[in-house]
Amino acid sequence: SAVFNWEDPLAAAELFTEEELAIQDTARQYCQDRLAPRVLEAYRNEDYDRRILEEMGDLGLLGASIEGYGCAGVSTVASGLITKEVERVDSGYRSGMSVQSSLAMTGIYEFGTEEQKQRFLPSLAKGTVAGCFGLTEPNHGSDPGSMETVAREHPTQKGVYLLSGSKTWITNSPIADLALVWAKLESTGKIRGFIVERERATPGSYETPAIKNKSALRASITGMIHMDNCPVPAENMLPDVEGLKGPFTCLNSARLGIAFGAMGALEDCLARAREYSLERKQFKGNPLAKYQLIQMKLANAATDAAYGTLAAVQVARLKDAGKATPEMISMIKRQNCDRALANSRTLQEVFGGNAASDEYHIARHVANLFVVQTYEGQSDIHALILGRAITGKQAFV
Ligand code: TGC
Ligand code: FAD
Repeated sequence: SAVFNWEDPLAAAELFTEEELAIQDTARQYCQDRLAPRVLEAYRNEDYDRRILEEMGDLGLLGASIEGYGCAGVSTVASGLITKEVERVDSGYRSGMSVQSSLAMTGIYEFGTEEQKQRFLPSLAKGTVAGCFGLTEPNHGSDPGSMETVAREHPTQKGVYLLSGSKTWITNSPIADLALVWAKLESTGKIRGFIVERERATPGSYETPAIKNKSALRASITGMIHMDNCPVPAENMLPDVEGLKGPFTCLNSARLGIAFGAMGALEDCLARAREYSLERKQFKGNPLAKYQLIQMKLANAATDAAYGTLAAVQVARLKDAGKATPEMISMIKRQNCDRALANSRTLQEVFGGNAASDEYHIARHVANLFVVQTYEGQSDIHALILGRAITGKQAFV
């Protein structure tokens, strides 16, 4: 007979294939054995270990849903489950993986030439090359269409573009060997994607200072990209896309990953709060877990995590069937991030004063989830995307 499992209340595992369950297992084992023991020090010291990308690459976790080019070619659900396991440990570790896989690799895979794919994807999949994705600028975040970064043709060298402008809040930029940078072509005013290789930049034309002293996502590395007439060969421009469709196609993939990932972080908060509430006793020796108000907090979190996971699985299946729309992805990105943030914040209360100690891990998740709700389209922006689809009227401007 059926048994209720608080860790998977709506039996999402029933929806996964044997292969997907095996991939989730591999990812969970790696994350719990290798990432979890490092996260506290990494977060304290803002010290992202570059070797993590290679470790993930060795296990086939990078660009996992891409077919060929050294990638595993797994389903979108399996790829989502990997994301969920990584974010169960820390959103910053998931961030480092997302920009490599969903943003840099997806852009090259979807819109690159055969030659670009063969040149860049295998080493990105192995993690020997680190990638980043430069869309956001100091003056244009939610509205990337107004970006100021330009690419102009070199006045004397044929087949070379010169990129100028600044990108900010770019995950992995200080350590990335390669950046997928979005810039407006001066001649057309249209947004194009450029694969910028650090080693091919001339001195001083490409700088990537780290943004230090962050209040969240401290286990990932974030920086700027300053380009001052940075030369990029024309063969590094993505040929097959023009306009915002390029970056947004990558974002569709990353946002879907976040919808899974945020549920991993929330499940970790729930498991930790449950355990703490069973051990901590107040008032006549009763464990906190015995009190109704505490139970309600746990019940709310378990419910939102279960609903959010099912919704993410549904959209991932639709994506593989070619039936997912960007609005569906906006809906689950927004809802799962909002619910993860609200519940983690409430669960933080269960720890009392101990929540202020980083050794309980809850405050780290809460701080991270604020950023997860903000990047890849802040939740209110996704509400406006949905509002536009519901009413036919856009409310951005
Ligand atoms: P809009 O008029 O809506 O669209 C312009 C063109 O883009 C196409 N498009 C899409 N294509 C594919 N997928 C989507 N999701 C798409 N959304 C739009 C659209 O069809 C149109 O094509 P065309 O051919 O007609 O030109 O553009 P808008 O300027 O009005 O956009 C407004 C808005 C709010 C929807 C958009 O700008 C937005 O989503 N803003 C949020 C910005 C954002 O998400 N930034 C993310 C930066 S990367 C990041 O945060 C990484 S964090 C990584 C980590 O560490 O995990
Ligand atoms: P703004 O656009 O200034 O928005 C501020 C607030 O105003 C938000 O609440 C927003 O919802 C609201 N708002 C804006 N416009 C409207 C409107 N029309 N109507 C109503 N409300 C509105 N970017 C990358 O390109 N690559 C990365 O790898 C990357 N990594 C990141 C890592 C971290 C740690 C962080 C913090 C950010 C990262 N980002 C990255 C940037 C991120 O995508 C942006 O911060 C995000 O898109 C929001 O842009 P903004 O910060 O400029 O906020």
